[in-house]
Amino acid sequence: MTNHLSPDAIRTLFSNAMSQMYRAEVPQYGALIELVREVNAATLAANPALKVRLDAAGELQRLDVERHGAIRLGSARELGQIRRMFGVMGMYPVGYYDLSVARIPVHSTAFRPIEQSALQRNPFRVFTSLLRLDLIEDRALASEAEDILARRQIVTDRALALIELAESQGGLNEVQAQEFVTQALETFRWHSEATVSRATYDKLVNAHRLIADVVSFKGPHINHLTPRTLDIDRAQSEMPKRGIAPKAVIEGPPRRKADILLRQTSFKALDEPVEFQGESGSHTARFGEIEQRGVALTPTGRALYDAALAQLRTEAAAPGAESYTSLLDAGFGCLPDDLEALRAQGLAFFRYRANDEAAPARAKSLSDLIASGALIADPQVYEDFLPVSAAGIFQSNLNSEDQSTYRAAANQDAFEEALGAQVADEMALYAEIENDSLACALNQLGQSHLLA
Ligand code: OOG
Ligand code: NI
Repeated sequence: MTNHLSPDAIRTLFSNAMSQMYRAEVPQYGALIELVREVNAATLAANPALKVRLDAAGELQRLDVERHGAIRLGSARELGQIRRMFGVMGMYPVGYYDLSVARIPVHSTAFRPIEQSALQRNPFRVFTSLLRLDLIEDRALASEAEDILARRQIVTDRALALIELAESQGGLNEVQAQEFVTQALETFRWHSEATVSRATYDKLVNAHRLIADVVSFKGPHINHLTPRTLDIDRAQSEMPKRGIAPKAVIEGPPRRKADILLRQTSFKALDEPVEFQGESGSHTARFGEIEQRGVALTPTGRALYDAALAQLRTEAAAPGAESYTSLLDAGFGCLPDDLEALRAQGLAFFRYRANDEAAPARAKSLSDLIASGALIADPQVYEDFLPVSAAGIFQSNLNSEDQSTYRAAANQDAFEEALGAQVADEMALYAEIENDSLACALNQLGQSHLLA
């Protein structure tokens, strides 16, 4: 018998502490949370069926709490330490995102819960990027940046000791967990004092604003947190009325009846005062974001999405093009706007459960079984990120159209070596949940002949 707090409970303590810290640091983020709460309440009031569905899924009480945050790290050592820190909270690296294709010199993963039950308890995740100094043309500047980064230690000694304790004894008790969260929070705090001179900062900004953001400070300040909204279009249009300046367009798929993947928008990063070793200046880094999640797509569905998005972006860039939003609304006809059609065509991932009543003796197909009401297919929420959308969020918050000419160069092996672990394949995780739930439900209904 141990008296360890579950990793899920530690994650909840941590995400609450992050939320409080960020609201205190970035007051406009508090205003965004308020707005999301009001939009969600209005959406539920206008849509009683949605309210019943969310309540049944146990999602109502945690509706407007944060779903994700993001940080940017400077070195392999930092990434390895952060992996171990998040491991204590039950968050594991899932997916590899190459942002160099969008001319942003980072590659990334998402640390997130993996088990269905853990996601349900608290889905908080952190989009974590690693700076790629190897992509920077100015090699002298890259090695100066490397030296600066080598001198900082982003995890406190006490946090490291508690991580080691958690690893060796297989968890933390309540008192240790509280101290761990307090110590972990220190890593993500904002520091208005830069570790570099104004001249060095300017040089780094000239190479890329993102490099300056990672290299010039004591640690990887949390750069945004993101609550979930039930109506992102409404939240987007409400922002300016509250003095919040949103980015120009909502990233991801258009508004649909059957939501797919992930839609996101953010408010522009704030200009904040910074002391550069005696000289004052400012830096823009921190912002707020909201997200609306839909069903996860299978590799086939995702290929259709990616192709439609690429086409849309080409059309939108052409001279005299229609507005991005009207192209967006028209551009995704390849993905049926209906959950059952997405399921039947193998385009989206579901989780199956048996409904004991009314099972036919020997059903001919899954579709029959679903139509009879004996088998229920719930859409699996997309728990990951979209690289093109992430690039849009990065770009709008770097406050520049930094179009440096990095060569597109995915390097998952180098990323995993820095991480000290392999990233999980998100498609395999969704497929496993789908297959396991289907086998279980069909057995329960005595219909295992339908298993492939
Ligand atoms: C991360 C941007 C990506 C998202 O939600 O796609 C992201 C960053 O700006 O560091 O958070
Ligand atoms: Ni984000």
